[in-house]
Amino acid sequence: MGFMIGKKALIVGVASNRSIAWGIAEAMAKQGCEIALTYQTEKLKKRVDKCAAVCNSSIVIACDVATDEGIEQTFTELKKHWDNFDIIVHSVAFAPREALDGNYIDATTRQNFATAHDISSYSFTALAKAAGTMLNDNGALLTVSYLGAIRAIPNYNIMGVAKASLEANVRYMAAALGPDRGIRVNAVSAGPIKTLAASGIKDFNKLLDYAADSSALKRTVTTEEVGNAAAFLCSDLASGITGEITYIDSGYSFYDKGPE
Ligand code: NAD
Ligand code: 0WE
Repeated sequence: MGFMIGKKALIVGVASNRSIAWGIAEAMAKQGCEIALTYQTEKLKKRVDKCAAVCNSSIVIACDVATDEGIEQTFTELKKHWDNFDIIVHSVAFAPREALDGNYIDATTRQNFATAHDISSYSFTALAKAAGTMLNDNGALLTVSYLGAIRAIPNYNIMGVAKASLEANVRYMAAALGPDRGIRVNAVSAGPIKTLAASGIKDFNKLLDYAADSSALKRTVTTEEVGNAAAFLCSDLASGITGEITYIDSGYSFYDKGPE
């Protein structure tokens, strides 16, 4: 059966079968949702094609969120397949690598501050803007955040500031799209997961162990778990939820393991 039968979702941010966006696409497909996937660069297209096949989709479109043309082109292509659709999933983040290492003040420049905010936060607004009325009333938008938005986490640096912007963006977009169109806007805040975006981050394995040990469930989360929560939030089951940040982190964000 499935709680997303009759829905159509555009998923931005699949780079591999480890991507959080892929966990979301798979979970939505499992609930009967039709899926369109995008890829950032030609190099990634083959991998995304394979992922699309798994969720019975043949809609695979280029989308580089770095430019307005890149985003507009995505909807021009999507229009060839769908007249309208219900859901946009934004699972995209980028800051220049050197910004994500060492002292925040030293590592942050005018340029990498702008890039991080542009690609990781503004692009969510830009997708909603470009989708226009192709996105159905009572539809849903979802993005993926991280705890670094509200806590100063070592090395996350400018990405944390960009995630704070993204979370505020969720609330402003929810306020803009709710009253007239009934469109809901939410975020999932995921615990650390070893994806491509995590590869090359110094001591990421240590961070995973620490996250597991410091969480209520004593383990990390999977992309499937993030995907299931995302599917729920984008479905009519969550029709009363908008402007919210939902933690999918084994309880890390509230948990204090106490002394010893
Ligand atoms: P990933 O590398 O699989 O996905 C990141 C995606 O961003 C890739 O598909 C990449 O192509 C895309 N991207 C980057 N720049 C782009 C651009 N200019 N245009 C279009 N796409 C672009 O890694 P992931 O961990 O699945 O990351 C997805 C989201 O999850 C990100 O927003 C990330 O901040 C967030 N997140 C990740 C973790 C984690 O530990 N992995 C935890 C919490 C939140
Ligand atoms: O949001 C992220 C990572 C996003 C990201 C990753 C990269 C690596 C490659 C953004 N930009 C880049 N730029 C690159 O050149 N996460 C939530 C995963 C992550 O990254 C960290 C973390 C965690 C968790 C960096 C430092 C500390 C913790």
